[in-house]
Amino acid sequence: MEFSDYQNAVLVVDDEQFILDTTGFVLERLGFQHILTAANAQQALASLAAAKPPVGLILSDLNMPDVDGIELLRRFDEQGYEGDIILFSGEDSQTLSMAENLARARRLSVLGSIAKPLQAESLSAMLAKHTENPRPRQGGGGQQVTAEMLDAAIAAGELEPWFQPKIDVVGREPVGVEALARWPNSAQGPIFPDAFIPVAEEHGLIDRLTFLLIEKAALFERQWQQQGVDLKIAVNISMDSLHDLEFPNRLDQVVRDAGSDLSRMQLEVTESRLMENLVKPLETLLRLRLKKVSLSIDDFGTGHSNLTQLRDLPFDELKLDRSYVHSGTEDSRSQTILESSVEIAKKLGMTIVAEGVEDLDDWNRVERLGCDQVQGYFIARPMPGDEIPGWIASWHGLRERLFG
Ligand code: G
Ligand code: G
Ligand code: MN
Repeated sequence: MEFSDYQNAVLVVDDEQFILDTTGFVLERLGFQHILTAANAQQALASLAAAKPPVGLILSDLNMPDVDGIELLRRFDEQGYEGDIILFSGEDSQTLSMAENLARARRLSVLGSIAKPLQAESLSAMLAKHTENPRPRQGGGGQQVTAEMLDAAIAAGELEPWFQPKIDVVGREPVGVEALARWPNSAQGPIFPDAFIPVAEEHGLIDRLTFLLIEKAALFERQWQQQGVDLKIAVNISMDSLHDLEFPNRLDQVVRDAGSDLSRMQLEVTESRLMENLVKPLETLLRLRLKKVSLSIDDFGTGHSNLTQLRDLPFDELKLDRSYVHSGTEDSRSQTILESSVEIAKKLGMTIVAEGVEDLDDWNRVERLGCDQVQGYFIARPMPGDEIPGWIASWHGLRERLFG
């Protein structure tokens, strides 16, 4: 197998020396050159932090005496680990798949789990996914965004919305796009939002960032409209912005000044933050609703919103998190929760969007489930705004190839 330096460095975590030795031996035979081992959580975190080249793959036992594997996964995440993970354990398959789901909800990239004792064949099958997926999640090149850099970039208008199409499942026609923030030409090369949205939220820059993107997105909306392309634009909104009761009026103004209209806009708020103190955000959300802005719960399934919240919050769309959509989640408990959520949301009159549809299998699964719209690499990756009309023009041809 061919690996880049990044993919080539692997960390094996297990409290049994015998497992470390045999796994190391198998990995060496498979072509890995930088093999680190750790006998406990503390060693694992230390060697992860110090590793050069940085570790691109972790194989970790779930059950260790000091810190259990679940907590270790959380520590990997907190330490900013962005590579792939394979779990191995003597636990039953339900425990393993719950651990996998938990890790995915944290946005860790879990390739899967393998039962012990480790077999070379099952490991190399799983490693095929590691080679397929060479991109470190974000900023794996060690991009560090400071508040000063970001402040300057916002002032200079260097951030841009890219757009990912959303397709109506029944008619198989594009109905909208999601705007995703990009910083394409920073001094360090392209930077993705995972590296700068948290910085913006922490340093009070998020409103300026959001309004810059909304303004640019609304300008595209008008431009597409003039070219006969009719698409609603969904924008991601930080919960922080909803604490500002003036947000709806400002939004209205910015969108109008760009020559578009609020009824062309959808706002997405991530589910994991809907549990916070809701009085002010709820007022803001209701005002937006009165202005006919459509509101979506984003990343549904990663937070813990409950049925009462679904009833009481003025959302009209639910976006299923990609960890539930793209294969992987075959276990029956997730499947049951997924089916029930969709059913309840539909009964409440909400539109259901499946995110992260990567292949025809995913499409078929979410179609059977009753999702209304689909977004994902199977249809298109996010692209700059001036590529959208051309992509729309090519859609019917592409559709033939995708669906046969
Ligand atoms: O392509 P992707 O890497 O674009 O986006 C990663 C994450 O960043 C997603 O969770 C997405 O919701 C978030 N994100 C992307 N653009 C924006 C934005 O403009 N504002 C906020 N608040 N979040 C964004
Ligand atoms: O806002 P939200 O957290 O839903 O952001 C969507 C994220 O999902 C963005 O980072 C976007 O680039 C990413 N994305 C979109 N389609 C796919 C897909 O098919 N597969 C994967 N893995 N990610 C996707
Ligand atoms: Mn989103």
